[in-house]
Formats: sequence, structure tokens, C-alpha cells
Amino acid sequence: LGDGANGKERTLAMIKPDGVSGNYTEEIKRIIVESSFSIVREMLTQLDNEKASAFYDEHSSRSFFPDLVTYMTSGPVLVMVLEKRDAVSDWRGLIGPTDAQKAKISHPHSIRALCGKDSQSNCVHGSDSTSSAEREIKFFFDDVLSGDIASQHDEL
Ligand code: RTP
Ligand code: MG
Repeated sequence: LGDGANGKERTLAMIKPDGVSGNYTEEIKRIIVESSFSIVREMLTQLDNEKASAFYDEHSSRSFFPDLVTYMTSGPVLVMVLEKRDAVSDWRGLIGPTDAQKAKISHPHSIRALCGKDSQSNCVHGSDSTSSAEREIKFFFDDVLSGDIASQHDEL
């Protein structure tokens, strides 16, 4: 999941509910591919309260946490595993600062400047470190893996 033998790295990207419902998916994916990332996996999914809370567990004591969970469960999200050299920091650079209002001024070409609204509704997520990337990729994509193994066992 981390650095492969080819020197590439993986990160977890997500188009949040406002990005999906605002029809930014195709434009964001075009930016991703033009920026030399490969999309290794992708999944459109609806987060429930439990899953959104677990994903953002590091923020559970923050005052904005209940609003964050409401926002993240307000519609489907598109989660993607992106791969390239320095994928974690390059994707964070592409999305821009957390507050989309600030992004529009300081990083006008960033994705959050393109489709975000404010400090909460910022249309995309990116892992903030290689260890977060590993946790977040497993968070979404190990279910699929263990499900596959379980169904193989069922057939035996
Ligand atoms: P993300 O994890 O989604 O990529 O965002 P980030 O690293 O740029 O920012 P982080 O501090 O991890 O915050 C996670 C998400 O919580 C919402 N938030 N709302 N109302 C507020 O003041 C506030 N602050 C943060 C945002 O959706 C932010 O992306
Ligand atoms: Mg974060």
C-alpha cells in the first residue's frame, strides 16, 4: 500500500457529497489523470453515521465534528486510490487548503477553489501522511478484499 518497488506511492482521495452532487466528478478525474496519477481503485458509496465518524475519528472531540458527520453523510461519495511518485503530498497540493474560501484567494487553481464553498464544504479529501493513506485505503478497500476471500471460501 505504501511505497512499491517501482517507487510509487498510494493515497486515498475522496470526492465528498457536495462534489458528487455538484457534478464535479468528471472534471476532478480529468485533473487527476492530467496530473499523472493513476486511479487504482474507485468506489461510489454512501457513508452512514458510524462509518463517517470512524473515518474522521481523529476529529471526534472537535466542535465541528457533528456538522462534519452530517455533511459527510448527506449524499454519496466517490473514494479513489491514487498512485504516483509522492502521491500523498502531490494530491494534498492539488486539492489546496482546507478552507475553500481561502483556497480561492491563495490557491485559485486548486480543486477546493474550483468546487468548494467554505471551511466545511470543501468537496474533496486527501490523506495527510503515508500512514494515514495506509489506514484510509484499508478502511475502504479491505472490506472488498475480505468479502472476496469469504465468498471464495463459501464456494469450497
Ligand atoms: P480532509 O481530511 O477532509 O482531507 O481535510 P483537511 O485535512 O484539509 O482538514 P481536517 O483538519 O482534517 O478537517 C477534516 C474536515 O472537517 C471539516 N472541517 N470543518 N467547520 C470547520 O471549522 C471545519 N473544519 C474542518 C472539513 O470538511 C475538513 O475537510
Ligand atoms: Mg484531514
